[in-house]
Amino acid sequence: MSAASPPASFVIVANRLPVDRVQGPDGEEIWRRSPGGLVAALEPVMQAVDGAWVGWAGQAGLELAPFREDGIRLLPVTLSDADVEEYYEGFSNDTIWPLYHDVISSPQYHREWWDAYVRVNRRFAERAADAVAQGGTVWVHDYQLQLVPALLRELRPDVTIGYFHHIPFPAHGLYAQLPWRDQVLQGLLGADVVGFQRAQDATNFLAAVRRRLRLEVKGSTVVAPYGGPRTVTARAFPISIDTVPYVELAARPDVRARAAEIRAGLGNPKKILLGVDRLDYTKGIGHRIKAFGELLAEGRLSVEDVTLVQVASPSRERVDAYVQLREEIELAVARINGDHDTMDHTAIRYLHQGFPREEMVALYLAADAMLVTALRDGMNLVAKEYVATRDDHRGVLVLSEFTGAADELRQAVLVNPHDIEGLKDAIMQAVEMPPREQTRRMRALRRRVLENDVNAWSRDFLAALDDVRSNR
Ligand code: GDG
Repeated sequence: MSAASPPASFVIVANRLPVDRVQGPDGEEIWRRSPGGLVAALEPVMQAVDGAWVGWAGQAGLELAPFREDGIRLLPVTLSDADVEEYYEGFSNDTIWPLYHDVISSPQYHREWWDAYVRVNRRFAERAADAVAQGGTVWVHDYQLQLVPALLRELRPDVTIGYFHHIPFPAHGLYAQLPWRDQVLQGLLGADVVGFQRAQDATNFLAAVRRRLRLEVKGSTVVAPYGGPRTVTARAFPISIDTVPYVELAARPDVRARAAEIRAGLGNPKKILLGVDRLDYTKGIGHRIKAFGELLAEGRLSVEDVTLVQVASPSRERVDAYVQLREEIELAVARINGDHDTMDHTAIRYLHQGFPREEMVALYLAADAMLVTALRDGMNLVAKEYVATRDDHRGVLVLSEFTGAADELRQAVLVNPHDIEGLKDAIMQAVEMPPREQTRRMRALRRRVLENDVNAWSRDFLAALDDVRSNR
């Protein structure tokens, strides 16, 4: 922290800073706040206590002094080209990501990647240690930074540390593959509170701690010897969305008009099905497309009546598994469209693009059914966004059992996406669902999402950290 900045009583540590570097109106480079719910939830907290946020600005080699944006102090961590390749694309996205998503794609284990992960985690921990006030609170986010809690505790034993894990934590049988499995558990146990999306993730973590480190687990707590003995709590804090902008956009006349325009542009099909995902192998996009293609081939659906819109936003394009996934999906889409399109109607409108939030909400409003068929997903916010926009209480959410969201959104049409026949039946159920049943289900889903928004989530997590501090 620069000499001019006072220490911060509250510090967030995340791989990315909550800002993106974009072109301003006159072609100059400016910072724009990232649209994510995490920033929205934490902004009031950050502003109230003059908090600081440690993270990477998203460009390799960029060295930046601390700066301030929208009342939040930003403390940039520099990553070199090699750091991005080995710590971020390598260990984070090609080792941990596939391993923690049940090895849907094969995790790559490379010792140089691990070394980079340790090196970069230490850099983040040092930056946080430098910024936080005596007795302050640090909240670390996600799988890129699992070693930060313990590294930070070594440097700053006075600080209360929380960690939230946004992705699944796998069963021990899979976790045990990781050559550095004990070190990662020890890293996480540096926190006072380790938060997960689902109860099952916390259970998996605690089972790994018990089996690998031979520590005694009692309920949701474990006594850790590192920097202790200290009690570490591990439990579920299911994340949610900032519902306000979704509800507001869904009510805007221009957004509603745009939804009608989208429908007309697709040739006014009776039903629009929608998928919105980062183009990632965890999202089950291929399974969804396969099921839809078979329904067309069998004549259970026709392109005159039903169109599938698939937004697949570009993601991790330098990681091999993602390059291969893109080829597979695009081949499947082209085949189905080639077989079934007419001059006026398309089977799948595939968009490998990112869109502004207004357009996403217009799509949610246009969609008669939202297909979330992830093979494994920490939570899946798209499911919650769709529900938040449906103030007409219409529309059907088809939701994979393997998402964190399925633990909460029980009135969705729940599916096992590996079961293609079951998935086809679920799509048919959504297409044919009577309006009254749609309303009954959607009302219950909306109540759940609107009452448990991202503010409730951050409040819960911070309250758990406060408990730790007051019991010190
Ligand atoms: C990770 C975990 C967990 C997507 N395309 C566009 C766009 N998006 C937005 C969606 C949504 C977000 O990106 C994706 O969030 P998800 O939760 O669906 O999935 P991940 O990116 O994998 O997120 C996940 C989450 O962290 C939070 O803890 O739920 O399980 O994997 O908000 O709307 N937004 C815009 N244009 C796009 O083209 N504007």
